[in-house]
Amino acid sequence: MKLQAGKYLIDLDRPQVMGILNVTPDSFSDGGCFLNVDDALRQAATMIDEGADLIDVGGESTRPGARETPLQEELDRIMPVIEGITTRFDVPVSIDTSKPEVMRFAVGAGASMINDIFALRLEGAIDAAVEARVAVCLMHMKGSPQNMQEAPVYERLPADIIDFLAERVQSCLSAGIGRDRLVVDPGFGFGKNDDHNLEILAKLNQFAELGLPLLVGLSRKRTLGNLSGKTAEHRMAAGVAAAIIAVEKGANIVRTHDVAETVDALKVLGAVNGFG
Ligand code: 9MG
Repeated sequence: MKLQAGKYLIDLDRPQVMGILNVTPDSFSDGGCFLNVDDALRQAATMIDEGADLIDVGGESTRPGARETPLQEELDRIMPVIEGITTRFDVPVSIDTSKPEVMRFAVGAGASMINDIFALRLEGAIDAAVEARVAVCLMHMKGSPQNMQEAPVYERLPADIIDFLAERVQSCLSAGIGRDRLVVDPGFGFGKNDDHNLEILAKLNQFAELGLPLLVGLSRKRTLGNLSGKTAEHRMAAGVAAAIIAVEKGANIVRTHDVAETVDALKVLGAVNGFG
């Protein structure tokens, strides 16, 4: 399977590692670490050296309870970083945003993918994605970051999430976004408790019925903390284990803070399973 992301045609026969670069003061794991542009570009360079296939740049925290970031503040955070990465490195950049204006500016600065936790449901977002002609990751979330962890309930897992994603895919196709540009994501931790997250991970192979590349993000998330008893910065081993389980069950792109360790683990899996 291949993904058209701007000028990049990404071969998904080998699982891809997406390095997380949060340019925010308040993200749950790395908030405040890369607010300075030079620090952010150094972190991008490190992740690329470690083997990241994509870099996901975010200027608004999406952790549970996070406050919304005003448009100009988000732009001020992400634009110099995206421009810096796309001019210095040959790597696809993804913009983690739900705001259509941010999508437009980021793509203008060279971003090749839109990663939207609202799956293009905010007003104007689908139009921005159609015009941008880049790849789009449609993620499932119940509610919004402000209220998503208030006792989420599902009738059937993972069918409720697959149905939601199928509807969002259909909306994108109808609007004119090519199937070769779409990626789906169950949205671990976004309106899901630990039992939900584990059930989705156990049944991840069912997402194959959507016939699209699958992105997963479990890195350092709360469920891994509850399982391991570790704080966010010590959840690396748990995150790598979860990433490997996800890839074994069909995930094509793994979003992670811990690029080097995830790349090593995937090399071992690849040697056994026969991908490069
Ligand atoms: C921005 N962000 C935080 N967690 C994420 C996840 O699991 N998937 C995607 N696509 N984006 C995420």
